[in-house]
Amino acid sequence: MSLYRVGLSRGMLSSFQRVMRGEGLHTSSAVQYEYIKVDKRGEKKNVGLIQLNRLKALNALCDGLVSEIGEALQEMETDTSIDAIVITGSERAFAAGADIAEMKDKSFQDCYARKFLSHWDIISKCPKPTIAAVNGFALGGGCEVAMMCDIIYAGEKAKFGQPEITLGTIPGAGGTQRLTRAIGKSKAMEMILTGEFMSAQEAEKAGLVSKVFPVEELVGEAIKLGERIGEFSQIAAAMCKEAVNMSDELPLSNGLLYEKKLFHSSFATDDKREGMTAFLEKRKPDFKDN
Ligand code: DAK
Repeated sequence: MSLYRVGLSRGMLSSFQRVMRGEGLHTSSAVQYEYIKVDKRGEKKNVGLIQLNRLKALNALCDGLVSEIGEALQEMETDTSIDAIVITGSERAFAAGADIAEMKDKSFQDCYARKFLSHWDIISKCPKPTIAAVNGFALGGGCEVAMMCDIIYAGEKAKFGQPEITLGTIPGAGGTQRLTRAIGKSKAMEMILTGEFMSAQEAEKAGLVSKVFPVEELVGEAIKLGERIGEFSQIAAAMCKEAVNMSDELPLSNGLLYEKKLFHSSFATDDKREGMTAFLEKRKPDFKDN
């Protein structure tokens, strides 16, 4: 891979800045969804909330539900008033996995020719910081959706698992890869080979989730986290996210180079000047995401 490809050119940065400002893009409109609820939360209404709302099926991730998550994320990506996005479910289930009824009669040919479930990738590609607030079951694709987010907060009764082996298949949306990176090979193997669940407390100890909260406080805490992130330059936040995520993709020397290129690129922003000037003038910075 060419090392030049890892850096941002000046031209790329200015188009990135235009996207961050939302120029030429549609802002959020009131869209009606069938399987999710969407809201803006926080004092400044700068945290997008996507709540999975297919309660009877424990938020099983049917095709329509995942498509709606994708649509909502795209809306929020282009809505410049939103700085971070929280994805949550119900108290009983974040999501109990992909919809088994939809998968049961699918053949290999169907899956291969139609790239079955490939639209799930949109969640991990969101450029804004994403926080999964997990209460209840996060199983199979549900656990994988949580792991596609940047940060996982859990309610104290949450249960994580990759039970695909009990269905005669294997995780297909990143479970074997992201879980292994998050908690290490032995614990990931044990979960994936037995289908057994991991409690919120174990998940925190293992590094899968960053904090555990009482069930009823979870979503509020995730929104507060989104608000805290929203206080900073959103260009810097996007660069931080990009660099951290790249650590999964690159060997250390290339990852360090990628980080350095982004660090240097941040010097092209007004927000870097504002942040450093404010520090030296002993005042709060006023970031403009520019
Ligand atoms: N799909 C469809 N329906 C589900 C479901 C699921 N994953 N999970 C639960 N439900 C439905 C149940 O069928 C039941 O429906 P009714 O009978 O009431 O109509 C209702 O939700 C309540 O469930 P239970 O009666 O079973 O409730 P319990 O409290 O007894 O048990 C449970 C809760 C979560 C332990 C249990 O429901 C369960 O084991 N659910 C299945 C969990 C599971 O195996 N998940 C993994 C599915 S495979 C990919 C992307 C994604 C994937 C793969 C590839 N690509 C991008 C390529 C993902 C695959 C998977 O997730």
